[in-house]
Amino acid sequence: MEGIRVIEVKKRVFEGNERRAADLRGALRRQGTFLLNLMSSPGSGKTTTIMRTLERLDRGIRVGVLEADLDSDVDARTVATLGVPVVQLHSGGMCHLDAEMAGRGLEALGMGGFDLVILENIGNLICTAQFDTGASMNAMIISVPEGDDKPLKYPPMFAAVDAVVVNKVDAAEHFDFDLDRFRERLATLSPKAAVFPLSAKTGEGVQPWVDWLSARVAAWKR
Ligand SMILES: Nc1nc2c(ncn2[C@@H]2O[C@H](COP(=O)(O)OP(=O)(O)O)[C@@H](O)[C@H]2O)c(=O)[nH]1
Ligand SMILES: [Mg+2]
Ligand SMILES: [Zn+2]
Repeated sequence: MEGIRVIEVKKRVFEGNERRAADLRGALRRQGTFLLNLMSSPGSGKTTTIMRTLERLDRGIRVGVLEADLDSDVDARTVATLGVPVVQLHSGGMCHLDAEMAGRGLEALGMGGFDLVILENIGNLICTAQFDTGASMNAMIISVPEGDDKPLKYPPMFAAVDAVVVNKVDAAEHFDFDLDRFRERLATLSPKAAVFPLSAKTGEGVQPWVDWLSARVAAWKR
């Protein structure tokens, strides 16, 4: 198409975000705040898992929560019942968060006072994985009813995570989620990703996840 100017807008957007994300991660590292970016499809159990996690975290860990949503504040209200500082981010219809949005949430929460900030990202398995939020670690939740084939369908998401929570194991008898098959599929995309089968409903399996997360938070300060 001679004479036509083509501007790579998408690339520019990603590059700008990656720079901001690196800056934010550096600032968080200096102040000793571990930012956990938690992703999943809608309804996999992000809010419920955050609640169980907050209940079991050592009281010495100063924790805050950023809740992202298109518009509501339902999840922030739920988390606030535990007395944990929480900020609701409204993405205004945007289907993912980026580093600028995460940074603004952290400012609103009060940068500096936290060992751990958990960011509940927007329920979406596609573009959330493409935008670095500046987090110290990416984790996702896949729930048993969604099926063990999701790594085949959403490879960028599974390639972007250090940990996968397999939630709703209490419902395993009703679905044919094969954990071994899931692990094999995940391993082709994220060989080092840790897997935590658990039920945020019953609390089964939550402690190993909390222990692992706590160790990562402690290591971030070294
Ligand atoms: N059976 C079962 N239901 C769960 C579990 N965790 C969450 N749920 C339910 O799944 C629905 C969505 O959970 P929620 O935490 O709001 O998911 P989010 O949209 O990812 O934040 C709610 O009805 C929860 O009660 C679980 O471990 N087992
Ligand atoms: Mg939620
Ligand atoms: Zn998006």
